[in-house]
Amino acid sequence: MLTLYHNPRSRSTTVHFMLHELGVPFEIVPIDLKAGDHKTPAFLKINPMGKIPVLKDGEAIITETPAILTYLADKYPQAGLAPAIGDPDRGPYLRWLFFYGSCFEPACIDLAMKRETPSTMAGWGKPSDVLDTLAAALTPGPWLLGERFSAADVMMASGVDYMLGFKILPPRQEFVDYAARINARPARQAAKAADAAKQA
Ligand SMILES: N[C@@H](CCC(=O)N[C@@H](CS)C(=O)NCC(=O)O)C(=O)O
Repeated sequence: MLTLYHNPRSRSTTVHFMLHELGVPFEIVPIDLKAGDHKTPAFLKINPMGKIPVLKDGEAIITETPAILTYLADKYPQAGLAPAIGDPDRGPYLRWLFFYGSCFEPACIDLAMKRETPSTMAGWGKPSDVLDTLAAALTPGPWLLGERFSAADVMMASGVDYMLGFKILPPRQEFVDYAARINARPARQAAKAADAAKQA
């Protein structure tokens, strides 16, 4: 059984959405961030970073949202969310999954904190380059791999939607349309409905 340590106001929503895309059984351990559930000795044994999401699969513990999505997409190939090794789309697919954590998130933090990015030192470069690169990758779209929807979109579009919501990302048409496309997916709506039902 898969176990997701989850809070509906956190990055674990991306993994929750992915699990709904896959349609596989899983259980949730709710994490109350305000109460500090993620800083208890028991939780720190699972993830010494004191952060969620965490996915447990038997004895295996996986952290870092892009890694969790990569793991799940490979574990359930029948869902078709990961181009197989040897498929020409595999490289671009991994590129965008890694781009999320290596470039997109750090660039968004620079934007949120209104700080300069030292472009030659920082691996993610200037936010304007990151955003132009992403916008170009979404053109013509609809997904990062063109017509093929993948776990890279579960990751990137969830992040784009989140950053737009906090007005950290400028509302460029490519990003607004991408977020609208991901929000139209039944699995995204099902994950949100499941969270709302638990909170009610
Ligand atoms: N690099 C991690 C980031 C995880 C992360 O920062 N999670 C936040 C919630 S969105 C968290 O647990 N924050 C609590 C804390 O740091 O105290 C990932 O991609 O999964």
